[in-house]
Amino acid sequence: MGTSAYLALGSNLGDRLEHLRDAVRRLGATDGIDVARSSRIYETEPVGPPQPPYLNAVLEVETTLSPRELLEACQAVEDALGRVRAERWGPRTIDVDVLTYDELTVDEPDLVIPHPRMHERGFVLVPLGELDADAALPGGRRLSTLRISPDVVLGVRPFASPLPVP
Ligand code: X6L
Ligand code: MG
Ligand code: MG
Repeated sequence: MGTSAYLALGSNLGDRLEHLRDAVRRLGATDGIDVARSSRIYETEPVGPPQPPYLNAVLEVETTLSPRELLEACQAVEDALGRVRAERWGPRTIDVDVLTYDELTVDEPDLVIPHPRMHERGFVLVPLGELDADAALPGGRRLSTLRISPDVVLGVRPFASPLPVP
């Protein structure tokens, strides 16, 4: 068996739902990645600069890729879906982030796993908790032991059923 990794998907430009579906199709079509499960889809208030609301979901993938190869595959999907990097933290057709990679820790300038801010973001924690209530978090912590303050999950609302996989 390969590695189980969690990926976060987000879209807040154009046909958001179609962008999430397209990302799942493209990830699943990538050699070395099988999409195993999707969380439900949530509509979420933007965090950071003012911008349109997001659709967010989390995927579990089984992969034989290294962490860096998985990151590159996520970036290839972002490029294929026409992501344009205009402003930092600005709106995007698709964002694909590597949250965790088994129990592994990676700490490199351009690749930090577990994702260093995942435990602060309701738009990640809520869908991730559906798939794995005990998911790994930064600093060796686990989701099941996190005390989530109400304001973190404000603005995270169920929107649609899980994305079809594969
Ligand atoms: C102060 C300054 C406080 C910056 C927060 C938070 C910046 C989150 C960037 C921040 C700050 C981010 C999504 C999003 C973004 C998403 C929702 C980011 C990157 N991505 N909001 N904002 N969903 N709901 O996927 O996460 S920009
Ligand atoms: Mg990203
Ligand atoms: Mg992100």
